[in-house]
Amino acid sequence: MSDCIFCKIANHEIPSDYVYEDDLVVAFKDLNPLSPVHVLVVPKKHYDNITDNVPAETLAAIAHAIEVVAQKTGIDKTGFRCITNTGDDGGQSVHHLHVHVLGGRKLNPTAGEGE
Ligand code: DGP
Repeated sequence: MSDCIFCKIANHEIPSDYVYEDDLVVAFKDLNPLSPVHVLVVPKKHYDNITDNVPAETLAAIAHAIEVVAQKTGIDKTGFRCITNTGDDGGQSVHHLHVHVLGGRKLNPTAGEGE
């Protein structure tokens, strides 16, 4: 999508603080981090959200990227949270599928993203 900010970051049209990249996904630091580690894992191809017929290969690439991001940032040892906000009630503000990877501090077990 030409006007999608995450498409532009994924294609390197707009630079970002990248943590990981492969053929299918990129991972970069969130602009407004809610925890010491807050990375977004984003497929390079545009999908509106997790319900948008995402191919299994891309879902596997997202899972792999989460694993690599956790290892690179050290939160694989302490634990972390993955969240994908979906739609308006889910609090999705950027309508290009992304998974928040949050960690680096104790997160509230009963709260949502970053709380
Ligand atoms: P969500 O509300 O789940 O759609 O999360 C969108 C996240 O994207 C939010 O935490 C802020 C982040 N974000 C928005 N624009 C940019 C940007 O241009 N660069 C980066 N690195 N993050 C962004």
